[in-house]
Amino acid sequence: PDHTYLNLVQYILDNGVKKEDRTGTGTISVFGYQMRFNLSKGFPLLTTKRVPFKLVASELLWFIKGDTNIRYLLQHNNHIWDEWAFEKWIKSEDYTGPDMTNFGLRAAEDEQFAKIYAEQMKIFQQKVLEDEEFAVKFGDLGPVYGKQWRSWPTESGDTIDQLKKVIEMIKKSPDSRRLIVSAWNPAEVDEMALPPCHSFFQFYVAEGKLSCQLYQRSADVFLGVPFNIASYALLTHLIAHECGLDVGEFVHSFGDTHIYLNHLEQVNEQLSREPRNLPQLKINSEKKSIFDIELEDLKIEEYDPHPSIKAPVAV
Ligand code: THF
Repeated sequence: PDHTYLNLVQYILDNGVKKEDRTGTGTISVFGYQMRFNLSKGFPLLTTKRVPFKLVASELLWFIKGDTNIRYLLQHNNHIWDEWAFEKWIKSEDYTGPDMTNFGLRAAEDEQFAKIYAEQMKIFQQKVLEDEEFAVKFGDLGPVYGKQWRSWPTESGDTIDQLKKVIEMIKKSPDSRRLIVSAWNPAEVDEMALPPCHSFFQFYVAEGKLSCQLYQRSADVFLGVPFNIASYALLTHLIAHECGLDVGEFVHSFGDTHIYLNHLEQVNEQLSREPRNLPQLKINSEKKSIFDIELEDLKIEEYDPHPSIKAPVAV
């Protein structure tokens, strides 16, 4: 899969146009692209840089639980959503600390500020972990993935468990062309800390194999996409495991596909590296239901990647 991914990176470098974005960082971007990964050939965790599988897995289990509060992530030492909750906190009336406007951009440019920001972030994380009431109020990202997957609200006041339904449908009517989960809820997009980037996915069963296609409206190719590939590959494996199917393909379709201008050095480093063999995913065979799976039930074996490459995340 590294070749498939590196082809995307090269394609953007060759064809992308400069485009400003919401975060003020600047990107080179293309519109529309598709990658395919054959999941039976190994687990698509990139080897040209280390991708932290534990973080991918705890984030996915957090979605599957229907949780939208970063408290669970913090309890698992997962900090990939901190900035978005922090942003809600510093914009609230209750925040009385130093001015944190545009903290992402400023922390990258100003060392003095970066220290103050790090302190405030630490205090915030501590409070979410230790103070239940604070966590409820400020650890929550709004009606993001977990909420839409597990309890999409309907007009009558009921909720729809899209994930549970789609698994039942895969078991009962695998030929269905409606095996769909949507995280994009137009009625609630404005309440979300960040509208879903991976917005909509569909399953497909043929010849005893489960495939999944994702539509991702916006893709941070260096930081986000390696996580997104691994996350949906893992989801496909978990559902196939529950339904007694083999894994087929993961098809990754994109809208605005971009490389942030402050990731260019990093992608060039990655392009210079030689891909290695893919690792294998092991799921505890004693557990069947995706809703019972815990972090300890998932293992990645024979993963021997090149070292990680650090990069700032645009908020
Ligand atoms: N916003 C942006 N700008 N990029 C994204 O990828 C992104 N996401 C989620 C929400 N908003 C986004 C958050 N997902 C990392 C990985 C995934 C993220 C956010 C950040 C990240 O920094 N990864 C580091 C390791 C981090 C660590 O070790 O703590 C890496 O090197 O991979 C895409 O869905």
